[in-house]
Amino acid sequence: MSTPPSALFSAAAPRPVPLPAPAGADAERASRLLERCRALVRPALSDAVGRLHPWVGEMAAYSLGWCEPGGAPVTVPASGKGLRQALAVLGAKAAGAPASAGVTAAVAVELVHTFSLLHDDIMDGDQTRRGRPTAWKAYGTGPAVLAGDALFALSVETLAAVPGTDIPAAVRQLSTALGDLVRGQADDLLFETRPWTGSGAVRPDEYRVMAEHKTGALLGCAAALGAVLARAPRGTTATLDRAGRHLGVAFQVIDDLLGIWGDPMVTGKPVHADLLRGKKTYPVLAALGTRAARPLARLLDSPRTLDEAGARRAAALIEEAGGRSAALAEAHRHVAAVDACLDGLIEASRTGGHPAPVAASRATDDLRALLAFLVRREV
Ligand code: GRG
Repeated sequence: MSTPPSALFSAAAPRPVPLPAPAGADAERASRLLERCRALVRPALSDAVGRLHPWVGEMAAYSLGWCEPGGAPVTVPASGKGLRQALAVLGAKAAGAPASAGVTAAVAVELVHTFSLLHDDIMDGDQTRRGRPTAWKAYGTGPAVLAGDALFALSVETLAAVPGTDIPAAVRQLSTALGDLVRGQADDLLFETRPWTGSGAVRPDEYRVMAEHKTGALLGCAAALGAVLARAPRGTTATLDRAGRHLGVAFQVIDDLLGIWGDPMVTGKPVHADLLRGKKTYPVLAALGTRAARPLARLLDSPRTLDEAGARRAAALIEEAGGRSAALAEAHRHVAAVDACLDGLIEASRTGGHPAPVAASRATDDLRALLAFLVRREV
């Protein structure tokens, strides 16, 4: 370790660098929001990571995009978007919870997110994330597993250590999300072993359940956790959780789209990795459900393993069969459901008087800007 951990984890570490975002007023607002939330949460996140064993802490800092292997601070930005931490801050605000509850929730969910990516990369054998070697490539599989375990434990510890909050309810909220995350990951892995066509093929409704669990559960937890900590009414926290879960399905579908048609230079992920691995992504499932999908089905069902040229051909056939537009429509359906949840929150604040309607509507407007960004995102 060439840099002392305290320098890396200090609250005075350089502020996160803004990430690229699509053009447009909403996108700009969302980009600023994400940046502001990352800056708000960073000191508490750095403090938490600074409590880890130094070697494990360095791997955690690497996974969070703060340092290079060996511990030197990054020269090129490598952090994630910080979507979950922003949801935690804004969800708490929308429920009238104090900012401190939002920050604690944000730290807890960001640690779990980082942990889940780290272990996911090991399970999938992925060699790059955010344009650089995954933690297991940089440090070895055993150490990376340990770093993931440490992040998980740190998340629970963070949540369980806040006096004056509803810790049991918050831990329940987090553990429900963790159980769902495991369920979603299990289904996703098992889907890879199922055929593309025929009676064993994965149905779009099975995909939705998987995506709600794998991606939506943590987004729902993020949106609700600060409000739960601050003892917001059950109806409010349940609505926030539902909004996050719908957002998760939309987010996963967009992620699938980016995996096929995104620019690998921007996404930081290898091109066509999902197709090459036989991942059951929404655009493919939707395309296979159409009459125009015969050539696609023949290609995917062929006993020959798909190579890069085959994956390019598959991408073209998926688009021809309408898989790309069906996936966008599916994402938009879930975004509309999120919108309806946010409308419900505003209505409840008007009729119940808590939180103050102005505060609730400012926070929900911010959440809507994030939504708009997510459906048009490129990373
Ligand atoms: C929680 C006990 C427990 C186990 C975890 C490994 C695992 C089980 C689940 C995997 C969950 C997973 C990796 C889901 C993918 C979600 C997803 C689309 C991640 C990408 O999120 P972004 O784009 O990432 O927000 P950035 O890079 O911006 O942080």
